[in-house]
Amino acid sequence: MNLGTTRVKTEITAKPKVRPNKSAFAAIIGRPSVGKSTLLNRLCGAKAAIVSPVPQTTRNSIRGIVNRPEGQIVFVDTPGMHISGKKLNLRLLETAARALDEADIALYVLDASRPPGPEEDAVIKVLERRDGAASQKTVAAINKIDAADSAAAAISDNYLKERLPLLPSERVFYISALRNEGIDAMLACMFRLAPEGPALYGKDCYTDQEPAFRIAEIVREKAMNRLREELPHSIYVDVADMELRSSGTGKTACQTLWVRAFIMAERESQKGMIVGKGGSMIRSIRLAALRDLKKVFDWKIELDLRVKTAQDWRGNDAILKKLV
Ligand SMILES: Nc1nc2c(ncn2[C@@H]2O[C@H](COP(=O)(O)OP(=O)(O)OP(=O)(O)O)[C@@H](O)[C@H]2O)c(=O)[nH]1
Ligand SMILES: [Mg+2]
Repeated sequence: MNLGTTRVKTEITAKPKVRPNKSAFAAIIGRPSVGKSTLLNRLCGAKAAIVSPVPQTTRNSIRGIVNRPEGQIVFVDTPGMHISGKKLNLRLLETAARALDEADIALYVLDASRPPGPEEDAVIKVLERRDGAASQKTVAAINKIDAADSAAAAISDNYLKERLPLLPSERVFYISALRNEGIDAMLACMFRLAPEGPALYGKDCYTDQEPAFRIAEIVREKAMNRLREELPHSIYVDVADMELRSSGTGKTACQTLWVRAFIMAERESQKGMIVGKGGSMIRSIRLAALRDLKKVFDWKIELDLRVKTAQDWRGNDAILKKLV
């Protein structure tokens, strides 16, 4: 008997342990300000979506890509679901519902620090619209556990038991997106639910947003975090012009992205508050935006930031179509 041959044969026939590659779209849905965008950023390990304490910060579907040995999940952050007959709100609702329709998995985020209200019921209705999704491909995350005691968090848990009785308790997670608690277990569960398939994005990608959109969003975040009352909701940012300029040669060669952007107010009377006393407000917005932009882009950035009015833009279909 030729032992050598036997050994070689055994080695060849032993099956390598290859895990199937998972690939899925997961829509992050929930009412405004529950922490969806904070969670997206935590998951993809970079700031893909803007965050503010003001409800209805997110106005678009924002992709954040998560790569793990199991495969890739493309998370889609969505606008918070807010009930209102206003044109902008209706479009935001549509955006969220569409992302959910297109997703393999729904990641439903609740806020442990606030009891569920009528808006929560609206989210449940959209989830129920997905055929059987409430029981099959939904994961729930009760967020902000760092800011709520266990009794408060239990209110959200009981709400889920009552409204989504088919959702198994193994798919309900207590998390803090802010403090990075409970996220790994939730992500592992989502990979188990994900179908097999090829990765859609390269391993080094964490988002797929165009530069002009990212710049507009970063400026809007800085403005939303500084402006008060109705102003955060009254603005949008228009990147009107961008140019990549080269300077120097050899070792001193560098590229600068020159950007002209406008913070668009809804009324002429709002412009003064956005500019601030002696230009202090717009300067603060601009400097804060530049700090973030430097982290996002490899180029040097020059930002020419101004304020303009687009009268009552929230009711203007043409503008809304461009924005949302
Ligand atoms: N304490 C605490 N605060 C959080 C947590 N996650 C998010 N927040 C805060 O909640 C606020 C809203 O966060 P966002 O991530 O913008 O919420 P969102 O659900 O994306 O909001 P919309 O885009 O308006 O629907 C911000 O002030 C966050 O810092 C958390 O785990 N704990
Ligand atoms: Mg958001």
